[in-house]
Amino acid sequence: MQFRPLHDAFGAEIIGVPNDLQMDDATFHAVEQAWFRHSILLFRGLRMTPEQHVSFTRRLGPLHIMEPLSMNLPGHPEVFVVSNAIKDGKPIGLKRAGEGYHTDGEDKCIPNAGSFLYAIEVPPEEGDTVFVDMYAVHDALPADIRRELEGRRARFSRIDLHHVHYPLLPALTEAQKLDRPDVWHPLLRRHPRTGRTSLYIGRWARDIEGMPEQEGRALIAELQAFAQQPRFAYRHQWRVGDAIVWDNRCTQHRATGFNDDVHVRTMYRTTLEGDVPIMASSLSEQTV
Ligand SMILES: O=C(O)CCC(=O)C(=O)O
Ligand SMILES: [Fe+2]
Repeated sequence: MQFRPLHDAFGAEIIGVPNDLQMDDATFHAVEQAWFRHSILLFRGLRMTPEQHVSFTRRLGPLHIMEPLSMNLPGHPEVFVVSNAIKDGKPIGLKRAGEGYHTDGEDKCIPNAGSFLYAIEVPPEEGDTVFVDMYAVHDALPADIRRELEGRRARFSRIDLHHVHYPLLPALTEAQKLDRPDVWHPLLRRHPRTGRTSLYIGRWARDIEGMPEQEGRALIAELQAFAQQPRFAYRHQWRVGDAIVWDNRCTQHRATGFNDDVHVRTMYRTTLEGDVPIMASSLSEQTV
């Protein structure tokens, strides 16, 4: 097994694993350790069935089933489809998913630990995915800002921002609003497996605890602008057969656009359940 760095600070292509990702425990353990070390892992030239995609992901942790089920692969509720394709007059997946920096499930009490996206059909150009190394963002934050964030949480709100991020989808129903209440997460998050601290923020972040609304929103915008500097990012140009597993606890990502009137892009995603985000503090850092 070999690794080719995708970026100076994070991300690696993993070379030399079977292209259906079925492997023995020792090999799997090495892949998992590499995932924690690099935060995102790229596999190329895969030929996985949905069953193989699911069974590999399940070795990383319990699977999460995405709602609404209509966006999942028929017969495979564990496989969420991101696509602009129409079949028999119906969309086969969610169109324009994730076009703004985020981490999957950040607007839930228990955000998703990781996601594993597999390219089934890609446009001849564009439709890239950009990943951001949020450990590096944290480490590079000016000391006064880091101090300001210490011990604080942000409010993440699907209710406030759904129409902003998903203008093509219907408004949330009252039942959906009850199902997706606002949540508060620490801005400085300690990774449960690596012990490292990242800046935990994304597009559903709305306010900062203990700060006047305007000040909190300005700081969120400032943090996102800081995180979005090209030096922290890896932009992936997809080929069919590529798959990337990313760690939502220490990276952000966003889909970029493409000419979706003309071209088709279909991606299959498995999603891991997660853990309640742990607040990093100077004290907990010392006890790692
Ligand atoms: O389609 C993509 O490039 C990514 C979409 C996304 O945010 C996701 O699948 O979590
Ligand atoms: Fe996403």
